[in-house]
Amino acid sequence: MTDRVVVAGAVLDEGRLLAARRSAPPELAGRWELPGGKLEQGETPPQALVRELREELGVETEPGERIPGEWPLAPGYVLQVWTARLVSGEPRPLEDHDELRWLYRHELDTVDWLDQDRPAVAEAARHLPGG
Ligand code: DCM
Repeated sequence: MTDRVVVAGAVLDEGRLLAARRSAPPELAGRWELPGGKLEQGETPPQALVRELREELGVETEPGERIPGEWPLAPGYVLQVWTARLVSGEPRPLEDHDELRWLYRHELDTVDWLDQDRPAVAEAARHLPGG
């Protein structure tokens, strides 16, 4: 059986990466992630990413390139990550998150990322200036 894809965005703006703190479920709450979610029927990962970032953060984004790699989540799910550029709006934690932070490259390890997001964040750092 093919794993179902969860897509997350490495949202980049002004040389920073957007980190989002989960508010649910209890076992993930308080940990930081690249925002995103599960694909719906018929969606491509970039389409799902645009929808999820609109729903969760209230912003319009344009997906960029796939971050190389694929990371296991709960059994049957894998995480894929795309870079995304902010097109309009200011991200707000509307759904699933209770805090957002824009991190420069040297600040990436100042938040407690979900374990499964850490390799993707390390790859995403290559898209940030500095270091
Ligand atoms: N998930 C994750 N890392 C992300 C985004 C999501 O590990 N960057 C996981 C958390 C959930 C599942 O994927 O178990 C679905 O996410 P959501 O609840 O946001 O739809």
